[in-house]
Amino acid sequence: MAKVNGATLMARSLKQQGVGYMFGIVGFPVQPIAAAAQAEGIRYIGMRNEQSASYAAQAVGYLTGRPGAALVVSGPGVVHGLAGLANAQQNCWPMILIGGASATHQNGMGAFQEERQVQIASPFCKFAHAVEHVRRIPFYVEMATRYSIYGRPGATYLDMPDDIILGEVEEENVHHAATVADPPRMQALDADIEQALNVLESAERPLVIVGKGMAWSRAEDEVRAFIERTQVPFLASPMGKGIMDDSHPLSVGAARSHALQEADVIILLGARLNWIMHFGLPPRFNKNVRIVQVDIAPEAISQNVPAEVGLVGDGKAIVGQMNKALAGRQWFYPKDTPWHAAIAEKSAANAKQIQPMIDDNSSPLNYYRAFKDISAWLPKNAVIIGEGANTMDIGRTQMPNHEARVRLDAGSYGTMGIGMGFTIAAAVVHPDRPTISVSGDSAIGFSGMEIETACRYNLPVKIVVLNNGGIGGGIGHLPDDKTGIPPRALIWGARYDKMMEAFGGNGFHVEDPAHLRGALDEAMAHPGPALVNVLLNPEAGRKPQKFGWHTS
Ligand SMILES: Cc1ncc(C[n+]2csc(CCOP(=O)(O)OP(=O)(O)O)c2C)c(N)n1
Ligand SMILES: [Mg+2]
Repeated sequence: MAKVNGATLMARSLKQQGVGYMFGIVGFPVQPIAAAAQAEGIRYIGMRNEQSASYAAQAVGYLTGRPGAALVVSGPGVVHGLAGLANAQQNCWPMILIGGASATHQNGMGAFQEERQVQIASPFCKFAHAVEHVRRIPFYVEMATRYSIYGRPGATYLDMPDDIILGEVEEENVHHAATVADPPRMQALDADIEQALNVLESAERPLVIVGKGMAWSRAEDEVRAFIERTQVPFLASPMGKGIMDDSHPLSVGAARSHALQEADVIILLGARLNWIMHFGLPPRFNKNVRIVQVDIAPEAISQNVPAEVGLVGDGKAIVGQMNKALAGRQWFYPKDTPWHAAIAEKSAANAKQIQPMIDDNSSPLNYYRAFKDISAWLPKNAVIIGEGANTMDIGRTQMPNHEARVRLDAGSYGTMGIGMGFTIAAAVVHPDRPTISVSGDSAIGFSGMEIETACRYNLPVKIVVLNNGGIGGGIGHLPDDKTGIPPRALIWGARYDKMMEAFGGNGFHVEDPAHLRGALDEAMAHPGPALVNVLLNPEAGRKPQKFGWHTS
């Protein structure tokens, strides 16, 4: 009779559940799982830190619709991987963290890297469990997969003790599990759909907010049909960007603050009224705003602002329902309204305000001048990763997205460190698309050693570092007295391009704006990984903000 061990059964179960990618770092006791994953046809990417592995796994989950796996060693490996679990929970992205654990018969004895792993993972997971018998591995992998993608997507954790990984069972004794189908698409009641459209029709200044929940449910066709049919202006959340082309004439991206402040009815599609949306509260929102909210999670409805209509279910299904119901109505939002005019006027004023910075050719560059060349250089189908403070926030406004699921950034949790994990994940999922990361000089430091990973797998990632010598606005040259280095300061002009060269990729260093485009083009022409280090003026900032730094 044939026997199978825990490692192979784990790999087979993941493969059966459509888990196609695993990111990890091997060591005790998980090495056999990585080897089995490769043998079973799962793409295994060896990373340099478990944080990046767990960030990469969730990006795969978001991009492909099936969870990515992160494989980590016991104790400190699991602790590092928790960063990804927390981020995945906040972003509502699916992943499975698989933590090795010391052998069960050593529990409590002070085993090598022994830790209470299920307990520490649980607060950051939808489902966390230890596997207690080899034959039940398919059961737990099915459950971890299902929890990660059904309902609000998120993170799951499986604890794999050494004796379970190495343990064997007769194949005929394995408890096989069904393959998890794609998530069921729940719909709303027809009466609620009609009520939502009644609220919309009564609006004077309507606005649609498109969040990344729509990208997760692959609702881009339905959302486009809805917006074009109703002619209502829309605003994308940071990672909802691209579901509607940023260059669409109904986009209010360039007049965000005004649109949020003045809208009297908001159709909130797969976005939360959390800090990114200023909680939906004054002074950033109209105090009498009426909300129609579409969300997959019932408990998200009415968070911070009571929703007049709550539509709970799948984004694609519900927006499709609304489109169907619109067929029976004549209404659309007229072109000639003061609302459209005010948004256009505000957009033009904002564009005028930043134009001098875009045109400023002085050395070293300011952010807007750098993004002028970066945006012109970006291929239309690029996956763009943004990370940093100013670098990310200004980049979001200056780098357009044209498709769903092509922008990844620090997200709902505001996490620095996602950069290289997300970049590597995008490159392996989309070998047909250019993957471009634009990172602050602080941000790149959190995951910079993964540049070696990108070089090792020869992934064609292009990294641009906007180097202003610090966190959210540098301070220029460091003082001679090194004891008094300001907390925000980093080495201005540090040669991150040389890190790339050290591992065999192509590095470029740019100080003069006249050389930026040429360096970007050369980086793109080179088939493998490349990094363009762009010296920015440490004094460079954002356009004057009406509201504060973090929340604008
Ligand atoms: C894990 C984590 N640690 C620290 C922070 C605080 N933080 C916010 S933005 C940022 C870095 C911003 O600097 P940089 O990446 O150089 O971009 P810049 O604004 O200078 O363009 C840091 C450290 C964070 N958001 N996440
Ligand atoms: Mg910086």
